[in-house]
Amino acid sequence: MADALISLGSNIGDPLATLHQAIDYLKSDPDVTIKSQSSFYRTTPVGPVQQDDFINAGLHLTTTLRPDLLMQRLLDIETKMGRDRTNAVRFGPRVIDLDLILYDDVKQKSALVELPHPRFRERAFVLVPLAEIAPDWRVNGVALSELAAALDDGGVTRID
Ligand code: PH2
Ligand code: MG
Ligand code: MG
Repeated sequence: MADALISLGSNIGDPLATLHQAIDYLKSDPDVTIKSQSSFYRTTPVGPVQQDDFINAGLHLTTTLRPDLLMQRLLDIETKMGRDRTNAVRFGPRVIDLDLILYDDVKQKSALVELPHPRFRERAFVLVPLAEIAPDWRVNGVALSELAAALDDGGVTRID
């Protein structure tokens, strides 16, 4: 059994309902157990594209799936929920985004997923929710709580 941290985001349609539905899909996956779920956060969009605020959250999972298989499950849920990657703008708006951020202490770069996620250290919308549920998870000896504390979390507001 492995531990994994997932980041969830949405900024099209009804983001809060969408995130709840994505979490329900993961709950119904027999190969995945949700250990803890963060609060929901309203977050200022990060990146070069003008777009609506996101709702972001984080999950701590345990799973029997290897990283690529877990990532494929996440992509399958995105597709089922209407995510269309044809003509999508990089860093642009999305119905649902499920990112695998950390998986035990695995370091890998496959066609499907790079671990740890290459940009998670700079992103308060990823780190603040994950530090809420897994503050003592260490990456190269540094705890998520420390990584989160080092970031400007001005654009990240808890909503529940
Ligand atoms: N996702 C992105 C790009 N920018 N900004 C926020 N606030 N939240 C996101 O989930 C997000 C983003 C690409 O995945
Ligand atoms: Mg993403
Ligand atoms: Mg993604």
